[in-house]
Amino acid sequence: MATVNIAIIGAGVVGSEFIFQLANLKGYINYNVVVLAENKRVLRSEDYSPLKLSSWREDLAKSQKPGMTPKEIAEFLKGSKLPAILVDNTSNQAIANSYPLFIKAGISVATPNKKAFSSDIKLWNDIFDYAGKPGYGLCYHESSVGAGLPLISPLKEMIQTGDEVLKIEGIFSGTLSYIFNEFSAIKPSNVKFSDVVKVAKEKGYTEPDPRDDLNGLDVARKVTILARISGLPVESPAAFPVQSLIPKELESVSSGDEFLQRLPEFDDQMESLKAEAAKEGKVLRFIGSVDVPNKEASVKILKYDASHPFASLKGSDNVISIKTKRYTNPLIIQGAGAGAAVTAMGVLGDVIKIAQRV
Ligand code: NHO
Repeated sequence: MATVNIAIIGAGVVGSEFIFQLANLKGYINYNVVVLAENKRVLRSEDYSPLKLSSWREDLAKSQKPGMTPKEIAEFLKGSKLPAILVDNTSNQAIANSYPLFIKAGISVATPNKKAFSSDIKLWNDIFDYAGKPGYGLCYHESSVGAGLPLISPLKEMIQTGDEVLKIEGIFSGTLSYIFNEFSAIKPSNVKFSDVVKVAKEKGYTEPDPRDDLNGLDVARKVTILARISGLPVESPAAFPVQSLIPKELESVSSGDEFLQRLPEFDDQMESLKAEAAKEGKVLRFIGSVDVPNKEASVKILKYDASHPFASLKGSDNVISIKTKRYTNPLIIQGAGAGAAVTAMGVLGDVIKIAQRV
């Protein structure tokens, strides 16, 4: 049976679900986890025999071994003759910065971490100028946009086989999908923007400080990734217009709680936008878009007819419309775009694809 060695960094919400799914995986490849690193603690199998995944939590809690640097992990993986995969389930920038080190050492990377693909374009080039070339590792990041939805792999295949992307637009944030689906539904309602944000926070859909969702940066990072795949070399998420939903006056309030308390003072702004849209029979949605021929990217509130696929979205689903030379009627991909199960599924799917190729 073919065997690949795996190093997992990060065992939080997505990471622990990833380990659960991996432990239950059936197939013809042995996925041999030899490193499991959490903040400042690590489990390492010195003889490259598989770590016991059924008791990883207890074993990690008992571990006296301090954390390993990316360089130490790469050297350790190189110490075995078997092909190796680094699974980064953190949102850590320093680990993202180290992907070129792994890839140049012939180690593949699978990750939902957006940082490497949406920071400075130099890092993107330092990864994809090498990944997949003979002697170098592969790099898969399906869950960095739209969680486990089949988006990045099919998009790359379309482009590799000669298709050209014209426009991508979509609702890329589970949190903002929920907020706008509730606030601006096809059936008119009097619900206030601040109340919807509050409920989203109570349901655990937002970051601890909702401003981290409302500032648009998460969507801008996803747009950056899709733009780059589509052939638009966007410098960074700060290189195109991003509409923030945080009222100017509340940008600098000290806590998320104070922000939520004061948000009702600004409900009128969103209310008038919603009323204007409703007069035209439309709803508001928070949209990321990439226009390749015009070399433009943006993140902003747009209005859509009630009959448009974006208008009838449910819950925290994502929807992505891809118009290409072949798909003149856009290809629509829709479904759960947030949550541990679907995000971990995307990462594990990447691991399986890598294992089949190395
Ligand atoms: P956690 O729960 O904070 O876990 C991260 C773990 O990494 C922690 O346990 C931390 O101790 C560990 N860690 C950090 N630095 C480390 C280091 N240097 N060495 C070792 N361990 C270290 O975060 P999540 O939620 O599990 O997320 C993990 C990654 O998946 C992040 O890059 C995140 O952006 C990405 N991701 C998560 C989700 C999700 O649902 N939680 C999604 C996509 C990607 O589909 C999701 C989504 O987009 C939700 C989004 N909010 C939306 O659309 O509204």
